[in-house]
Amino acid sequence: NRTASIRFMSSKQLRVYHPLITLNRPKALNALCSPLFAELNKALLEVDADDAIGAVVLTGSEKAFAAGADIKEMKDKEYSDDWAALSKTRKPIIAAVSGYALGGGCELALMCDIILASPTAKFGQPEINLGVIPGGGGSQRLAHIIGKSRTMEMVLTGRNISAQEAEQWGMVSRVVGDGEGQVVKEAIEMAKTIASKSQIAVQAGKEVVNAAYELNLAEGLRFERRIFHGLFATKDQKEGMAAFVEKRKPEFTHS
Ligand code: CO8
Repeated sequence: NRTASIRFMSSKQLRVYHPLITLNRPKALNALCSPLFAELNKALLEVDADDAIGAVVLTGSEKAFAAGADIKEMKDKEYSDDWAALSKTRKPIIAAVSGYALGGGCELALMCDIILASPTAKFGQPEINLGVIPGGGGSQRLAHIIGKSRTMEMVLTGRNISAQEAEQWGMVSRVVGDGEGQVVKEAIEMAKTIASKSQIAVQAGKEVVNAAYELNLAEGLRFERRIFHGLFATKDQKEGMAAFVEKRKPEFTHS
């Protein structure tokens, strides 16, 4: 049984397309065991290496995006699993979250570039109940995104927050629809939109926004300006601006 599956949403005839990666370990609410991580990392490396892929959607099931690292596997372990592939991926990753996104599952969503949540989504860092703290970046990423007091509440009490709270707190960009599968459909639409742009500009956009979490403001502004100027050496910049002036749709060649 595969623990993650990758499905291609449109044929390769399209210049740029958008796959859907689904975490598929329903009996354990998609707890992130080593084989699941290995398959996820492999899928992401494939995504990154394929020039024809514009953006990717990562999802779980209706009941759980992922209920955390696998506690049964982790309990006797000195922990060190590789979470690196996700944060190294150059392509935008959209998390479509329904149900539980807890512990490492919440951290996995936070490592994605955009989070869309269904109204059933529940986010939490319950590690405190296990005698530990978040270890996949949750304390740091949450503090940047939702601030100190809310992060402290989540990390120190272990309380799950609702999709609505996550939206109000700026953790997710939107709560989407109320029908089953709606959040995945919306994420795929968003991936299609991103895949229709210049992929050089998309990857540059991802890189500069992420830099805001690592650099101070002055460094970040310099970095953004350098990348912005660099894009004027691309054919896509010439095409994008010419198309605007000529009142037509741009045909990006991703070069
Ligand atoms: N690990 C292993 N198995 C799990 C996990 C998990 N995180 N979550 C659920 N399961 C299993 C259950 O054991 C159960 O299996 P079984 O039927 O064999 O007993 C099955 O999934 C269904 O779960 P429940 O019966 O508990 O379902 P409920 O609907 O009653 O409850 C909950 C759902 C509330 C989500 C509950 O399962 C729960 O509390 N799960 C654990 C949540 C949790 O504590 N997550 C944090 C884990 S620690 C972590 O993620 C640290 C990350 C560190 C990253 C470091 C990187 C270097």
